[in-house]
Amino acid sequence: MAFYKEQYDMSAANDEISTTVNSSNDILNRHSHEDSKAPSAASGVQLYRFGTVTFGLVALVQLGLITFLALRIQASQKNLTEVKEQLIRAIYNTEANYTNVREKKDDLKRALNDFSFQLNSLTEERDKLKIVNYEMETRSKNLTEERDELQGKLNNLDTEARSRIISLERDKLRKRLTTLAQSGWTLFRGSAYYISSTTKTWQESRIYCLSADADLMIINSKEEQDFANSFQIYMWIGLTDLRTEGTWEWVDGSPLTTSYWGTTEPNGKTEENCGDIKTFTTERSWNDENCSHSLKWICEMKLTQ
Ligand code: MMA
Ligand code: CA
Repeated sequence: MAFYKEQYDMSAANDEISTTVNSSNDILNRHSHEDSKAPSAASGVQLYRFGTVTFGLVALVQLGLITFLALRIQASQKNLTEVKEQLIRAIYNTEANYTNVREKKDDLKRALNDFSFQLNSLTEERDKLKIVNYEMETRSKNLTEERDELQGKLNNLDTEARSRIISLERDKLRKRLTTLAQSGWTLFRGSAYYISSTTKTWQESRIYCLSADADLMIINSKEEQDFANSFQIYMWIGLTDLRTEGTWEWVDGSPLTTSYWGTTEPNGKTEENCGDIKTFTTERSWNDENCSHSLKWICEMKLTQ
């Protein structure tokens, strides 16, 4: 548009120039016409001078106009070149922007696709987890019920077991009472003692005591020693070195605290591995004897502990 305007301005300026030239020619023509009407030397010279000056002036004006127009054209061209460059840059930028926008659009499309895919996966996963959760809840409920049922059964069993234990203990006590009610049993300081009327080997004597929920007598104090001697009976007690030759111990596995061996006893070495009360008239009444000897015996049933 600006370009066309410049063109229009240029043609207008050309018209202006030609108009000016034409009018100058008219003046010249008019003067030469007048000269032909009144020919004289002075006026001819004047006319010539006037013509020359006028022509010079017109030429100067034309030159000025041409220079002015040339400058305007140059300026316009420069302007146009700048505008063209600006337009090229704008087009280039627009294209770059468009490419950029298109790439961004593609990126967004891809991102949206990915997002949709992920959303689908997550939805599926959520649905699966919902099912799993439901199953777990059901299972948990069942297990809780099962646990409560088992706990109830265990409580019942516990009650049953306790009552069974109590029954067993009751039966044991009844049996003990029945034993103690028999003749031959004597109470002394928390224990019951039985002196046999028949004789047996050390081992058979022990079996008898065990079957009565007792064992051969264990002597832990001077009082017990005196009590044992007071019966004045040659009898087996719960003393032996059968487990380790030379190491005397009680039938419950405890070692001797105080011993009451008779003088020169024990003397039987490997031949005599079971203990008895023999020299009961003295405090030191113990003797080691061959276990196969047949002797009376004394059992002890501990009633405390
Ligand atoms: C018996 C027997 C021994 C004891 C002596 C004591 C002859 O053997 O009872 O064990 O040591 O008597 O004289
Ligand atoms: Ca002996």
